[in-house]
Amino acid sequence: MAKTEYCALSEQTLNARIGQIDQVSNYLGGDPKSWDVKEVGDGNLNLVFIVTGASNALVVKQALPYVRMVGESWPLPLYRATFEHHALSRQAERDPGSVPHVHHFDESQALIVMEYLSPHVILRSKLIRGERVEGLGTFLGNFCARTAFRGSEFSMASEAKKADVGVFSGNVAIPAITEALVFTDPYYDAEMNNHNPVLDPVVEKLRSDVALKVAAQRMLQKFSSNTETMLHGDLHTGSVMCTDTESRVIDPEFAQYGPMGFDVGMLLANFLMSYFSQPAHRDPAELAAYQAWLIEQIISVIHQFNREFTRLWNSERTGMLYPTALFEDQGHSSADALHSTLSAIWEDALGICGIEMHRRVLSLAHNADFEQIEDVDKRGKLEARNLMMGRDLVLGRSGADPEQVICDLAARYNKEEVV
Ligand code: SR1
Ligand code: MG
Repeated sequence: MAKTEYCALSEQTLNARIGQIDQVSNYLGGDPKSWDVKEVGDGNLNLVFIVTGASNALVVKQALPYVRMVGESWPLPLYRATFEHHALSRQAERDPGSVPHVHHFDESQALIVMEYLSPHVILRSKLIRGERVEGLGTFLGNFCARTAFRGSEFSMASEAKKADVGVFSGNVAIPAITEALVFTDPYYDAEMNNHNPVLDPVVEKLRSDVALKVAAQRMLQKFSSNTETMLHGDLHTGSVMCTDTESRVIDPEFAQYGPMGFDVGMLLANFLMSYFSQPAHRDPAELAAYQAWLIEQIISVIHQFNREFTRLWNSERTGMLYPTALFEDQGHSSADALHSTLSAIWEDALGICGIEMHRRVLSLAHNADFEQIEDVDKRGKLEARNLMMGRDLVLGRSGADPEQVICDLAARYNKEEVV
């Protein structure tokens, strides 16, 4: 596509405009006029088209100059597509095969043409339907560990990492959304918030909890000033696409540098929200087994993160941090250093996990896991369990064993009548 002024695509205009990109046109095959184009974007921000030609299909994702779920009253810079493109290329290097292949990027049109994942579907919808995905926890544990480690100064040369932090520092609008919606809005009566009225007493409890608000702000301070690694930034179950046996991570448009525990913490929160919502989605006969499978995935993410991070620590620790010159080369073990690094990551992860469990119920952009439950009383009971567990995670994050604290709290709150 020639460099022209930005213009949002539509199902009617896409063929002619994308048809000008030889590489894309050749891949799709046939006359562009005959391509089938469907706009399928159901996310909060962008246009997403599936384009099917004579030979192949592709996804065309285009940023809109505003937040799609709210409208033009909330402008959002198009440059976010550039950061998404940067993130996709870095993730492809750091965890090969984990993200869709990019066929073409057009900065002026804020447009990424990428691999059409088929027959993959959004993980969240599979979890609501009670479907299982083979190897899910292992894949996600690897993704989080590899992107965390290989995007940090455990692995990267200091100059390269700092230069990349500089690149991503241009992405100011997107982090601002997370700073407000995730870390701050749940804890006061923010303008864009909404919650189920059944939750009023729980919300009152959370907002009166000064220790909780201090902890959330402490996590925000880390999120906004700690540049440990390049994050996906929005790793929920809507950012993972799966078949029954294969998974991929999509949509890193919230990528920024931040604490290593952020992605894995957000991901675990979304598994927990699926877990707590299941009584409304499953027959009683299937419920316990399916909830047990979700807990298995959580444990598998934690175990695989630790295993893979440890493997990388022992084999790829080539950056400035904890160099082998200080440890192994002098005949000293770095096992204690690894252990304290992992403890710090899990402390952050548990804090983020709890905060994400709050924001998806109290602020803008709720999760379908709960939103699809029509009976507000039933939904409220399940959301309340999730909110209270989130609080316990935030307040109990320091020194906790992630597997134990998550399993114990999930089992306890799953039976508790909070409201
Ligand atoms: C205004 S954007 C709302 C949410 O959608 C995205 O998926 C992120 O999770 C963001 O917080
Ligand atoms: Mg998204």
